[in-house]
Amino acid sequence: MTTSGGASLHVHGTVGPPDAEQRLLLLYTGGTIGMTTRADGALVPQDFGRLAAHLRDPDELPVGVTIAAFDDPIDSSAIRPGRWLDIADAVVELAGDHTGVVVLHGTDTMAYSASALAFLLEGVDRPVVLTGSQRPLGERRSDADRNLYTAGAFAALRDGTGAPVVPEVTVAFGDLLLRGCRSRKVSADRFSGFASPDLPPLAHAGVSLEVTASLVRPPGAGGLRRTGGLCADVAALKLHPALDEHTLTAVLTRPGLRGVVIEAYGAGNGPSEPWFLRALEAATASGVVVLVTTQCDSGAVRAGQYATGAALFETGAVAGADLTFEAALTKLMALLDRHPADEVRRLLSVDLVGELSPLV
Ligand code: ASN
Repeated sequence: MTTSGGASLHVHGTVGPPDAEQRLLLLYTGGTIGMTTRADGALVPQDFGRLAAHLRDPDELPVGVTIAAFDDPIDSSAIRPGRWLDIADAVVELAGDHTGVVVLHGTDTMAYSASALAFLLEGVDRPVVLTGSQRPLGERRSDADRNLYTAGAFAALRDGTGAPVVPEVTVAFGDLLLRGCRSRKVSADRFSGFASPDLPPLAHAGVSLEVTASLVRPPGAGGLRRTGGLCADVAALKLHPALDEHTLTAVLTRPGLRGVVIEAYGAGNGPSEPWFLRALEAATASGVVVLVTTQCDSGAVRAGQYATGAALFETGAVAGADLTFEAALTKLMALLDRHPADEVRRLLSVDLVGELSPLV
């Protein structure tokens, strides 16, 4: 198939018992999980045909699995917003009567993709589980096999009534299942490479799968679909003590800019020098949506906890509460595609898909 964005992907067939009660969709997008080592020692993505040789005997599977793969698997550090639309379209078009979906993805930007999918997909009525690995499938001491089968187990998990237990966009990594739009890559080399610092894991995978049902969102209604696109006219800026007016202004006055994420200090603090506040005020006045997140690993941005923060929010910037940077950027992109600036500012503080906690 060709997605609306022009990416081509193929369904490689179905494996597992033909009379299986449940069928999962496995969508391969690239990432280390499917990589092979080049002559110079660097890892490069390989096509699904070659990756398939490393899959455990598919006849052992308890469920049927339909395998689909992009024809150009990528290192996820090369992903662009258009590929998020391609993945969302592929999930919607191919999910059909599959009871769950597993997306194989590189770890570098998996938290961005999981967040983007959470905002792009509506009516999520079954598990959409992203996973990847730190070492390629088939390599000695790889985490790939375990992550793949853990993701599959969560995608296939049903309760006594046959309903999916975790009908959300999630990330399965190591022994954790995390809400996708709360997840972050926290280690470049540990097998426990992902966390959701402001929300406990939705589930743990040990000898058995232990789901914290009270954290899981109810299934969406109306059928799985994609709503809207993503506005790519966005920028991000991390505050640091050497930031100067020239750099700040260059970012905020970029032609066509519609939104910017400012990674501020602590609870949403920044310098109170007039050039800084003036530049932010001018950006808001020109229609740019300014969203403030924190550089801290966890905790929330609260407008007005400190005088330094209060001045920043008087410029019209929006406090991002405990949004991760990945969720902040993709939420901003999704909202800007659908709404005018004032409505975007309002909706940024509204919990849409479980991405923010209410401030207490
Ligand atoms: N660079 C790889 C990727 O994100 C890293 C990985 O998957 N472990 O595609």
